[in-house]
Amino acid sequence: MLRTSVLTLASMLLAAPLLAATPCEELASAAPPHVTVTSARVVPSGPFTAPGRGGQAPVALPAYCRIVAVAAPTADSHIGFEVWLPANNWNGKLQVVGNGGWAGAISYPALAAGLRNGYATASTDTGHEGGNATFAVGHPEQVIDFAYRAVHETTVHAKSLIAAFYDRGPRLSYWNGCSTGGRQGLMSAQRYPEDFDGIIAGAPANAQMAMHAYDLSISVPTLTDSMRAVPQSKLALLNQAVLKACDAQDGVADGFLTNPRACTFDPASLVCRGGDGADCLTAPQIETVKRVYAPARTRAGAVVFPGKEPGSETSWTSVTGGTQPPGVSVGSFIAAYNDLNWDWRTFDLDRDLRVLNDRIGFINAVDPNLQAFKARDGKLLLYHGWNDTAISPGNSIDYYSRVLETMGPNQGDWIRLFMAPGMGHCSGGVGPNQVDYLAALERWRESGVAPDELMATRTADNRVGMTRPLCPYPQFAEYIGAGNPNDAANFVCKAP
Ligand SMILES: [Ca+2]
Repeated sequence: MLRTSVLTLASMLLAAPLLAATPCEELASAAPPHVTVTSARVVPSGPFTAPGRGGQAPVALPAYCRIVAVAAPTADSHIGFEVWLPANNWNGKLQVVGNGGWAGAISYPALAAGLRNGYATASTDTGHEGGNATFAVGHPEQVIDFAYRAVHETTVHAKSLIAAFYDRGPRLSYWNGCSTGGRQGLMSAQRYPEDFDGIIAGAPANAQMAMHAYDLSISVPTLTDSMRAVPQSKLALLNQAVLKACDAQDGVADGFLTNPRACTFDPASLVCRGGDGADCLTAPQIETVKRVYAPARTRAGAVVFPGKEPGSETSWTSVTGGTQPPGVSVGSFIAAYNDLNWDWRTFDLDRDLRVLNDRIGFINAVDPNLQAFKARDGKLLLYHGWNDTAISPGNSIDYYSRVLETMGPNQGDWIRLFMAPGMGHCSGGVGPNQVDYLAALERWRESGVAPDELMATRTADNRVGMTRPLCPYPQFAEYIGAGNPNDAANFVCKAP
């Protein structure tokens, strides 16, 4: 009888999906004093719709322990974060997901995706609510929270809560983010190299000060002089001319450029010969186009930030005219000048970039020395779409290149950059844009298999219309010259 009971108990333990050391509802006791757990409860399996996304179809989620919390490392801090812990079948890993723009919201769709795949997942609002920089005015500590403290706090507390709930911490922790999320990932590698074992940093906004200065340097002239604005119809005209000149250079006329930097199209060839017309660009418009392609430079000629790439013209919305520059870019100026009413008409690249760097340059994540992250066997997967017009693709190339300059040329065993032809900002665009970056990162970190290529797909009408390998920079995918150009099998990664 006793024997049977022991066996029964043992088999119950083995069969039990989990033996929580601390029940979900009691996890508040596991939080440090400056963290307030506002809610910790088991959510049964069922449909989930992200707040504010009522129009989207709900996703089915397994049962999980949902922890809603606020961290206040300073008196002025209010770092909202959530940690979602699978009630069953936890894969033993933590995935922290990133934000976009000025953040100000929990990344619920990414949390849900992580949970569905078996991860304990965490996300922060970065310390304020609302997707713009107005929070920064009068709240310098909250700017620091946005810059780096919120993600670190969230990660540290997520690990503690995981350890309390499962009676063991995560065996591996990953960062997954794009745009501001890419910046956050690089910030972690630079400032808190112990936080993550692997980092996906897509289209990182890591040089935020320079990037927003570039944004205004191309936008403001078209707002103060409407003759310089390039209407959408002429951007389409320009794009068609670029594609006509350069699309087939990579062997396939597919609507995008595999290596945009090989394209030497001169926009001056579109100049209007007999007055403005629908099929040409005026001299001031050509000047604008050239300014967009070119890097922003100081008056002394120093490069500030790279320009946009040929092939991306139809998405140059910041130079089509209008009444104000992109709000997300103006945000850095509002934060630096501590002034909600900062007037973009006063923009001066040299002076303002200096002010931005002096006052809020700590938002940048541009340190190229990642020795501590590398020494922990950390893996860093960078990606960027060549048709990204929110963050110039050259920024990722520049950062990657500076890491190699700093740490030596042969770093391919822990850092790789993948440029995605035709892809827009983080996804979208006209090229193949869906990639399982996380699977590649995990294979790299957990099995030691570095990604020699990533499989990218493009779906239309719910079916795969194109597959294409993404190659580690500076390699690019070359068409072998025969076979279906929509099939990745007919491409090879080649050195330039
Ligand atoms: Ca092409």
